[in-house]
Amino acid sequence: MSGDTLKSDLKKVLEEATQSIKDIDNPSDLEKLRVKFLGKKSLLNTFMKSLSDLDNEEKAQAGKKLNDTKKKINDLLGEKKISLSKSKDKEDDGFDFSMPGKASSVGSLHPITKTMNCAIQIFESLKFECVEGPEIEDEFHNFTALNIPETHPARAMHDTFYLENNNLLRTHTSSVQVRVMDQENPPIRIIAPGKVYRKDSDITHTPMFHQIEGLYIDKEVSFSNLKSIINIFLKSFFEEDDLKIRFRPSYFPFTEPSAEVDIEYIDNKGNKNWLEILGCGMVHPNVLDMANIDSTIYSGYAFGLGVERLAMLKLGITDLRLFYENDLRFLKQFQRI
Ligand code: 2NL
Repeated sequence: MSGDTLKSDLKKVLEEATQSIKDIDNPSDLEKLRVKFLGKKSLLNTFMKSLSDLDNEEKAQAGKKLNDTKKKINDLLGEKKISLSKSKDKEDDGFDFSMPGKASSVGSLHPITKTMNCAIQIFESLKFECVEGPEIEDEFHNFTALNIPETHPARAMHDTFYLENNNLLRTHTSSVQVRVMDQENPPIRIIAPGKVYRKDSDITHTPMFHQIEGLYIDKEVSFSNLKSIINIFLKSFFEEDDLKIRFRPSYFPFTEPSAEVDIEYIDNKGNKNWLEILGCGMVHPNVLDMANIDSTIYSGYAFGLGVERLAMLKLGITDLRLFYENDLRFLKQFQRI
């Protein structure tokens, strides 16, 4: 046997072994292949025995080639053994590769938070600065400084959550604006959004709700300035240029004159109705004077609106309590607003 024929024979053996190993799909057939290609009666072993017919130099070369081929086939058998055992493991796990993946659900802001952010954004575009303050207040900042006399019904135990040491949960965010008036000189142009608390709980009231109050104090601030800002805000918020808005005389201890603002809406029977949306007025001179702002030089307007009310109208929700039940089926409907 010459070196060249051995070389081409070995090549054929390797090709045949490679193909056969590839086609195998179970370990016992793989073992049969091992015997066939590497066993005592294998072609490779026969070649090995015939090496003694060759002279020394040829023997060395041919021996190396034989060993190389043996090693390659042995490696292929080894790899196949591993891959067969792996796919067997998968079957045992009962893993179904065609099963759809688990989609992770993405959270989103609460509809009240979104409504609040939307309103804040509009006021910021109108150059109001957003301020925050404590939810636990004292009687002075929540009542006295706002010209609410001690005998006023709003001070009664019925409306206010009183805490220890004459503290209370703020009933409106006006208290935040009082703190700003105490600290800063006019011009003051602020909004105070946040949680407020009242002892009230029925279909239209929750003991905690959200408010945005606004305050503008400067020289020569007029009621028409107030009307203008409220008009711009409501038309922008409800995205309705032809929105019908009505100012109706009202009373608040902290403003004079005072007004409540109604918007026109069409109910599900097609009838037009007026709906109260916010309260406002010119800041009472007593309120300015108590904050050491000279009411003969400065005037101001103020307004307060309920965020839940705005959200219900904008999103078409009829039951206030839905906002606070944390039912994901309800909340998920507002993920895209
Ligand atoms: C309502 C009424 C209102 C104010 C809030 C205010 C604040 C200061 C001074 C004067 Cl610091 N007034 N706020 C004025 C008028 C009405 O809210 O029904 N809100 C839901």
